[in-house]
Amino acid sequence: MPQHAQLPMIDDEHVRSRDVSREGGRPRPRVLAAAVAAAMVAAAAAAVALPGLERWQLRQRCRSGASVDDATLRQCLALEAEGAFEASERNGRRIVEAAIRAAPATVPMFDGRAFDVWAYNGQVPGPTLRVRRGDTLRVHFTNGLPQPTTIHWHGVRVPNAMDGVPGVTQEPVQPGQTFVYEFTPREAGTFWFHPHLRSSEQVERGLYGVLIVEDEAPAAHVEEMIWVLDDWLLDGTGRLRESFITRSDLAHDGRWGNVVTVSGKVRPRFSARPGQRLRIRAVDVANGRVFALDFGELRPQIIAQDGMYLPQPRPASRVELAPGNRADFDLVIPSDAVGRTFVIHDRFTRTPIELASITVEGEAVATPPAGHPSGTVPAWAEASRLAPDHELRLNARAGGPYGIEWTINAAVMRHDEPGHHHHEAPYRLDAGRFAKIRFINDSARLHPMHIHGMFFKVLARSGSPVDEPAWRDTVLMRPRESIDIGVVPVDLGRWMLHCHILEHADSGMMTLVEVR
Ligand SMILES: [Cu+2]
Repeated sequence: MPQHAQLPMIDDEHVRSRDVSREGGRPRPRVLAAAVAAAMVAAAAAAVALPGLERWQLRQRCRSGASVDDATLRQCLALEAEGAFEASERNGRRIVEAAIRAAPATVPMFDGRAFDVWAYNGQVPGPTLRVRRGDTLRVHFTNGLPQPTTIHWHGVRVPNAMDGVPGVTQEPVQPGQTFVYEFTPREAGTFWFHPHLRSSEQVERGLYGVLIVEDEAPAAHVEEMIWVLDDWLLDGTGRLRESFITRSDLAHDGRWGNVVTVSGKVRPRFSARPGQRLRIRAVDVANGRVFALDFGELRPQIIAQDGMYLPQPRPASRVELAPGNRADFDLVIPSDAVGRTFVIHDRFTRTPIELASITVEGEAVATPPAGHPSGTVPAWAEASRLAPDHELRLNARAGGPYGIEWTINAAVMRHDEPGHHHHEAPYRLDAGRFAKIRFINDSARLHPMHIHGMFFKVLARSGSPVDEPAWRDTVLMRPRESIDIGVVPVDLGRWMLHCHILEHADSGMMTLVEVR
């Protein structure tokens, strides 16, 4: 029997569903605009640049409940978001240096067998980088791959020049070349890093790692688990199928694998003590797969979404993670559960997938207090009144180098085309000003939409206002759905906005927003 047959292979009905290439896009003339290519250094902007008295008056007016005009309402919404983000870069209490080399490697994977990957520092997932809030991270990166690459720091508010976007914030790092990434993360939380060039191949081959920014005073006695969720498409011999961005990937929700891993292992078994408090940091690094975590009889609370703390923990019996998303869970192991094993499933697809299990064993321990900070998320209840500043329609059409290309407002952007950033005028956002963006999914596929350099809040789904008390950097759009998001961008520069299904992105579903 071939060795790979022992792996629990998934036969996914999801992958074989309807072909998007039969759906018509509505072509619109392209707007050509000269663009300034200068990389802008991120600068902190106060939420509302008003002198003290005017600010006080505005605050009173916003609180009064009296109806205000749209311009004032925008100011009120920006005020409401004050305190949610660290405005200034508090510089470098200490500098944490790391060396990262991307290169082909053979590593033990799945159940321990040797597997050919591309890896950061010869391991999949790559090294977990850990800094404390206020630390400066300096990464000496070397490209040992046969292709150019970059590193993008997903969810981290970095200076624009450190964002790792080829042709926009930096030149690609060629094979054999080096680049130094340096930034001081402003928010504590769970982040990750990965290439932003041919990512549908490079991430799939194993290039990703977790960046943890610890709180200034981390909670004591809380055990941590990092769950990096991924899937792998193996061929009949148990090797990675090396056809990337296929027509089938593009006609569906990207490349979905037939083996699911948690931090490189299939169905890892963890053990925990009765009464123990765990913090599980889960990241979806898959090209296309969405996970819906079901903890069964365990009762975790979600404490952070996409790296950002929630105002209050919320019960987390089923939490969806689309590519790019993170969730932090606070889990107390029941003190009366000695000898029991709890299985965690993914229930996004019709057939549940066993992800991992936790067996409770050993002496009971006293449960320490949770002790994590709480975040500030505005209600933004009035935002539904405002018209969107930008409307982005998502669809596909026949054509392009891969036969199908995914579009945003009938335009494509591709990192593998020189000068691609000149193709489109970026969508403008003003620093410190509230803006509303409406995504309209004209297609029958999923699109986890991600914006670099800022966090946003979902305001409405398919026209109905929703209150989702969480910041996000990636939101999953279902077929034909529309989603309104609100944002008060702080950091200047040209930031990518793209689908995080990596095949969709690489075939064109990317654009730029410029914060000025
Ligand atoms: Cu997409």
